[in-house]
Amino acid sequence: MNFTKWLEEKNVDLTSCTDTEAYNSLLAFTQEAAAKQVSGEGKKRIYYVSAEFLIGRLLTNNLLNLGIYEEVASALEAAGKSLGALEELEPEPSLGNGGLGRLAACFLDSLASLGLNGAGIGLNYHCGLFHQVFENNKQKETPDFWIGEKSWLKKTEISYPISFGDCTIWSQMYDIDVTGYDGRTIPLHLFDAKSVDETMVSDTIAFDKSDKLRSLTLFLYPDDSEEQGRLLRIYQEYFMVANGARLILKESVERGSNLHDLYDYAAVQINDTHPTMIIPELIRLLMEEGIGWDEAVEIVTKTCAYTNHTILAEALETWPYESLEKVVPQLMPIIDRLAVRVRRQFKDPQVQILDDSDRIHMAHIDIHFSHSTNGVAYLHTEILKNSELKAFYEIYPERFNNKTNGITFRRWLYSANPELTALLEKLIGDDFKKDAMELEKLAVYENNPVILKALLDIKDANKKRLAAWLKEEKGVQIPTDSIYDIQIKRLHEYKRQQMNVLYLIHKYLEIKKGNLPKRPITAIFGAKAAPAYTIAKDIIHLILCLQELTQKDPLVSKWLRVIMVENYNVTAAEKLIPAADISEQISLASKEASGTGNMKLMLNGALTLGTEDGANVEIHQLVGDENIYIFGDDSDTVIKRYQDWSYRSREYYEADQRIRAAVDFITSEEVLAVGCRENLERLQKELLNKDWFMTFPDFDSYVKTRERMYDDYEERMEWAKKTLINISKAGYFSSDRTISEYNKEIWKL
Ligand code: 26V
Repeated sequence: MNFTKWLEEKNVDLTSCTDTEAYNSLLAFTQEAAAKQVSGEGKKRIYYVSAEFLIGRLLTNNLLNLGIYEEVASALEAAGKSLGALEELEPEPSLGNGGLGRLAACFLDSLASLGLNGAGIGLNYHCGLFHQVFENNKQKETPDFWIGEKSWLKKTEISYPISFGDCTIWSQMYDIDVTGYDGRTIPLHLFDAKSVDETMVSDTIAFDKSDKLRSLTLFLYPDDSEEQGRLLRIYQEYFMVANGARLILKESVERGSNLHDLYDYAAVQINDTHPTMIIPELIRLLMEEGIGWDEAVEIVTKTCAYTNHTILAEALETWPYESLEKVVPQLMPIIDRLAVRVRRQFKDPQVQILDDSDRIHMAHIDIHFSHSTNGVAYLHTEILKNSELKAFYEIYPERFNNKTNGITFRRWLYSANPELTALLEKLIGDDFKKDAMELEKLAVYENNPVILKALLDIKDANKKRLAAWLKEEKGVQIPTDSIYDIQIKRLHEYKRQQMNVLYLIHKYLEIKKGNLPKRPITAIFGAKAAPAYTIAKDIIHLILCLQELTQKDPLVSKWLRVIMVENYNVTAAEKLIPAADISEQISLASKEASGTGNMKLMLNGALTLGTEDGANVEIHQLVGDENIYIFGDDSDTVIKRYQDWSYRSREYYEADQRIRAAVDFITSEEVLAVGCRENLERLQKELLNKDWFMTFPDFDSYVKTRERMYDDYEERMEWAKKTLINISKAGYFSSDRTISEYNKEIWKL
């Protein structure tokens, strides 16, 4: 049924509707259409369990996937409405933080599109991560109430009583239909607490964390700098997996499993360590069904697989034994037995589940009691095998494997960049929509001036569109004739936004001295900092101070703009990525597991300025030295420098005049006039006395490479050729490829 007919049947006259009423009708129509599609079928189902699903707005994506975009757009137009305006009414579901959550969303899209029998399992956070606002050049967090009266959530019949040490919380399962290409849909199951109470939250992200019944599913990553917050996270994690485990067992039995053969009916992918408790919970539930200990452990090991997304020690979860005991006493006999089993088999303290300080290492449970551990890019997996998880690799070499991340082209190309998509269709047909490797066919145009010019024109149009959106939505103005140099990702010291800022200060000082660039530069940031991550917030403060300085200075503002986009999210990414000229991927080598923004930007014709880290390594290999700008120390050098504790940031500060000038500037009169001494001094001290993520050693090569890039930008046809080659080589990074590999090598549906 088409939209016009549907409206007739429902007696809706669009011409007399407000935009909100029209949006609500369109939402209902699209939801019906999505539900009518075919779901994945077959004996075995893959359950992707994740604390985050950063799915982004769904309307455009669903209309495109359902093949009804054009029809809906013209029906609306005939009634004097604009689809574009309705699209802007959709609140973005705030169910994730960064790459990990967005990856989960891309994977659902690919599972659906490939017609695989899959489902996502997660939590329904009412206030999401947080909404970021800037006040006095600082980040302020406010709750992000994204669930309006009408939303994509569908209430289901499923509800379970979940027991904790001190209470029982009833769940309510909601589903969001995730549409894929070609008539396919899969469910994202989001569990909520029936007793959740949004009125506990006012205009800040503070709330009474001890009242679990009412607060359990309010926020993603409640502040864990205090005990109550840490406990609440454990409540959330168990709530997610206890519900998930019940659903998985119920559905598997319905598909014919006798539970002894669960692994023939269900594959469970554990996305990072947050869902780890699904392992002891499944064992516990199988034992309740009369299955013996050894067999239960074996069944669960064969059913579950684990993905590692980081080697940062502080991000690898460990929980105090007594905290788990308090929250989930029913799991402790299982965890104890698993720990004993490991201790009996292996003497090495590095592989134990329980350490000497009575902390439980969640990743260790995953590795011992699942059949697969994977990293998310070639280099990351090598580091896991050869250093971070070496002791485990020696025990289970056959369990370790790599699955280089991917992104869904349906959102990040067709939907975000329709002009580029149209050009590609014209040049190479639309087979690339089924097989992304077909993009390689574009390479025959690498010396065709007409096509190269067309690519440049598309970039210009996207830059204008971004500038208009920034003005309209965020109230900032950027010049469209400048180079758009973009760093968009969570704020973390290892990602080194601070190194980017040091360069910008250096550039600011050069411009003040009269050394003008060939063309104006617009440096754009988008990033949220974890609310309790002090230094990350100090870095945001410095960026915002610089934004104000560059804007106010009549000389500098002509040549350099620094812009930080408020509340960076998927919606903003969709505007920023097609408009980027330069993609900043400047993490300290060895620290960024993969990155997926790097892939999105490459696909949209931005050139990478990056270290040999994460998936940058694979981008480099694919496009060759000529078409990427690599700088800085490699991971071996970095790992060695950490091992021998030889790094002293002050030595670099003293030896390099540019570093000295940039670091000193942080607490200069100019910056202090717009900023706050406490934050700026703290950041400066951190760099001078620690610089844990080694920005100074890479600074010289970063500056030189960035300058070389700006010079090369002036050779417009050569630049366009490089962008064409990047686009043509991006096919490898389709999440359809990644998901096919997961299926072939891990899930075997
Ligand atoms: C999380 C946190 C949360 C609290 C503050 C410190 C901290 C540090 C790191 C993390 C990362 C958690 C895991 C994660 O999001 N990893 C990302 O996963 C992406 C998808 O695989 C990958 O592309 C990114 O490189 C990786 O950082």
